[in-house]
Amino acid sequence: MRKIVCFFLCLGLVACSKSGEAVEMTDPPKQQQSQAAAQKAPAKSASAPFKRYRAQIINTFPHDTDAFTQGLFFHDGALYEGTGQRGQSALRQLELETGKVIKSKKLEDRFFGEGIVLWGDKIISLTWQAGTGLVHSLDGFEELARFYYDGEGWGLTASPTELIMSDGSSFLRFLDPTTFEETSRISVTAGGDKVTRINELEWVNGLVFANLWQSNFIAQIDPTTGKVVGVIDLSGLLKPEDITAKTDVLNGIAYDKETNRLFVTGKNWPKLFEIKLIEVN
Ligand SMILES: [Ca+2]
Repeated sequence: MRKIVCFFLCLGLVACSKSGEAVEMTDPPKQQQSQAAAQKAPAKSASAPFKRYRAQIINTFPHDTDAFTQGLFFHDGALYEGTGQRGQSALRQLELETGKVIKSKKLEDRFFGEGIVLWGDKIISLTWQAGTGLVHSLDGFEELARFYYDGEGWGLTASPTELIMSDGSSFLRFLDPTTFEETSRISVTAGGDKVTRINELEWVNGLVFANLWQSNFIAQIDPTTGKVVGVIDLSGLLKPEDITAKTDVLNGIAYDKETNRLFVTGKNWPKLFEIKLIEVN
């Protein structure tokens, strides 16, 4: 039985055993994620040691319902998306307003694409359980190099000086952006409790925004302490008429620092949203 995670209990995402003890739900296979699990409403917690936010939708854009979004960032007017599923994973450049694919590169069939991030003129990406990082050119998606990591690769973003990687656990790993060696790691906590299932990442004004897998929540993490300082509740972002059998969980955060725009979407979602955060404490 895995460790009790009071943070998820606080957010209404933990099942209770017969004894009343809160236990973390067993992970299903990653590619079989439950939209239903992501729709649970958070419980109120007056003592939550973090700020709480909801989203105001500023703009809605089309998103490819065949795109199993695993990585997302915005650069120079375009979206870049890394998609998952073995045999279907790809690196794509997209037109924001239409969702039209500007260019795309399919990954090897054995790779399940995960997080992507821009570093200089290169796109760095992860491949879930293959332990292989890929380096592509930004302009032509030409593969330039590979690197290797222990364990699983989930989300990827970057501070001004380092790459930041999640692996599905409570840890964020910090990597040297040129050697890809791990330089340090921190455990992410909320009120002293570990926060697990940290998925897609985005660096936003000195904080790491992180999708929490199988939830409608984005955690705002202080990268120096690992503490969750805010939680964004995105429940209800998709309307019932938007949801089909193939609609999967919230995943994918992109920030346009030039215009201060924040974008979110999900795996196989029909829409991508520009949102504004409204504090609800
Ligand atoms: Ca991102």
